[in-house]
Amino acid sequence: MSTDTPDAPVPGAPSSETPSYGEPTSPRSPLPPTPDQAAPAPVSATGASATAPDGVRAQQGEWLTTAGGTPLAQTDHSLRAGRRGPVLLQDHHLREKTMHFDHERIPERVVHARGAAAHGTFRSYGAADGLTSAAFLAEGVETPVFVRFSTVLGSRGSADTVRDTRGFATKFYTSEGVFDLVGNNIPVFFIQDAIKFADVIHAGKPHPDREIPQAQSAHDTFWDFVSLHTEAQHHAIWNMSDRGIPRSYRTMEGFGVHTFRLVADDGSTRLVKFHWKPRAGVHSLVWEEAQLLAGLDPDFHRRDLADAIESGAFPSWQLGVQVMPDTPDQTFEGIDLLDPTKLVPEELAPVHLLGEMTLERNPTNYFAETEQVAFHVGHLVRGIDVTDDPLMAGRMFSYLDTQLTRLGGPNFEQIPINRPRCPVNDLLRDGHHQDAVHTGVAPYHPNSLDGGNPFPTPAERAFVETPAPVAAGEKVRGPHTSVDDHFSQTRMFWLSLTPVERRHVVDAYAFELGKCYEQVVKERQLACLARVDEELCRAVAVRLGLGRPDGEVAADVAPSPSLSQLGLRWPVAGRVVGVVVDVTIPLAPVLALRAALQAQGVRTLVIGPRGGVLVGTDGTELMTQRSLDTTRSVELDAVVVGAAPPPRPDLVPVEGAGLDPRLDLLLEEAWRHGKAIVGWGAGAAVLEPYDAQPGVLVTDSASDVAGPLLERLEQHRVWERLHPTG
Ligand code: HDE
Repeated sequence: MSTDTPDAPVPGAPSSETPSYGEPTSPRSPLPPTPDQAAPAPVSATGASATAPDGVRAQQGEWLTTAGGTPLAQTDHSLRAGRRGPVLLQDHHLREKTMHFDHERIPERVVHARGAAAHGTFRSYGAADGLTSAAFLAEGVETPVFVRFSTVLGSRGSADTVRDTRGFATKFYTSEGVFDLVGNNIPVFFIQDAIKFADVIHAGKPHPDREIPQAQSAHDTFWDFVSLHTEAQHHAIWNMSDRGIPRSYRTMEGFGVHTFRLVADDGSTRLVKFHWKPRAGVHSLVWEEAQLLAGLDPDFHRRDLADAIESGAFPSWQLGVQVMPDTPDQTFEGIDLLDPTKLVPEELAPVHLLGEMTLERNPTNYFAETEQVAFHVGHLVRGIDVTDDPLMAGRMFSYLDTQLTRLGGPNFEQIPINRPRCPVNDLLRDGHHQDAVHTGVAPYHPNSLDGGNPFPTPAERAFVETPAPVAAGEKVRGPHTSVDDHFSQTRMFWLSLTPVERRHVVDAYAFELGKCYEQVVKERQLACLARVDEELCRAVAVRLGLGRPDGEVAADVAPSPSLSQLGLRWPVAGRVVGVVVDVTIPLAPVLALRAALQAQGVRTLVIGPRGGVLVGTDGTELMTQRSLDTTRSVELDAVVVGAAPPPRPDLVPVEGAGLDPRLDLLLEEAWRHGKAIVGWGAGAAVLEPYDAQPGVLVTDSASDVAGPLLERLEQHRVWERLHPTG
């Protein structure tokens, strides 16, 4: 289709008044960057803009130029001596274009290489009074944020839905400087001391000889390490649970993991753990779905985040803290708060909500923003300080260090996505990629030649390290935790899960250990499971065809029900429903169904036997977003069937016989993955084999579909089908 007439209506396509469905179904004109997409103007030492006002580069002017701005008449042919003669070295445009292309790639992050991000706003409730002096947590303050979600182990091109921990890193551009909350979707970590980070990551990364498997923990080196280094067992069981395969970045909790110290205006301090609570609830995929998606749509989470934002279903989270007293021993209810392998159950310290974050804008350019964003746990603001957790201390060093290599020099804070949105007045100068044009002659302190500027900020407005007492004693290389207990919270997590969640954990261990080659590794991990729970160990041992080792489980461990993901109902905005239709039915009711779902923020994908526009028996035109060739149920949260398209002749042995196998597969997988399936009219007949199954519903007409469908979607999955006994 011609892009010269991008605004020409496409039959059946949503009109310009209709909200977007997040699917690029019709051609559209290239959008110029809107004012809010402009990168913040670089800030010079004086706080003034240091370069040209147009922070966003390229595709803004009409005429092609070199990087130096010289207009070019041609970019398709090299300069040659004669039409078939040699290419000339004087062709600067060729050399500049090739040189730049040759250097387009930068080193990927050593961990968290695969990610997706979005812009948003954090709105403070003002509930932090008396807890912290941080200005962005005062009542009603709105702070721009940029959030990057990631997997940990895989490289930049790996699949989104692998079993792994997810990164959840938030950059708050506050009026008092940048605050980065660089967390994960799992509240504990594999190690207690930063010196073990290289070990755990080397164990999880692909084997060094063949460089396989990619983005997986289902291999010998990982389980070799975690079964020997048993403080990793707690984090590992979270990975084996549904938390390791989130449905969406939008449906993940986030955790700061370490204990932080909040400092109030009066100097009083509290120890806290940060939490992000998703408004959409905590939901996961089932493992087979995650595996299929890794092949069918490796960008599933990235696409989901961008589509949800584009369709107006803005993801949002509440930020909260668990507040504990800042006691000299830094423990709470017997839990060592400096031990990042332990969590504090919410039943003991409820989460006190401080504000809400909404992500409402996709990045304009992946590389400029998502790839070049540089988080750092040392980006702290007044009122928020670190503790002596040695894992955190290692991170304070590591994040600056890694950006030097990754972003090519010390001035990465000047890259637009990293720039503070407040005056910057440092004494840092020069270096690779220096963007600021500093004024003044005295970049040192104290000075008289620049009138003494910049002056130290008065303490009440500055970030001042808390004068917390430090443990005295001898220099020592040894464990820092007060208790060496690796299994009681691992057991607590297991005991807190519902039967269906436990079954998933057993399935995950059986898969992961089953993928190991070394018998000794499997046996050693089984010995660890024997210390977590007898039933868990037995179930996994049976699946591996091994005996169950003896082991003593920790006594008196109480479950923490808040660790389970199930049991509540959640908003459905951003959920995706596929509706199978064809040209043998009236399509006006399908439009009405789509509008009813859209009103709740649910995205509808119309699935036809083929792509393009369908014209129903009532003359209504409907644009398909998918065809039976391009979709599988794994990209959907529920399936609606309104028609029984005749099978494609080349896919069935006898012409016209039975269901189209692609539709058959769609239904069968949706059923197996616990999704709601609703049919009406000819679609109801298609569902006869699933008659009376939980979560399979048949209605008289399309207008009756939305109600029961939405009710099921609120519970995420048809749990009684996934685990018939409980
Ligand atoms: Fe990180 N981590 N980490 N990490 N981490 C990085 O920094 C590191 C840890 C986390 O989207 C790297 O810029 C060490 C815990 C996230 O850009 C690197 C240790 C938690 C991200 C690094 C840890 C995290 C990173 C790689 C042990 C959860 C992605 C690229 C002492 C609380 C941020 C980069 C993004 C990234 C080091 C442990 C979360 C190498 C040494 C614990 C979400 O600096």
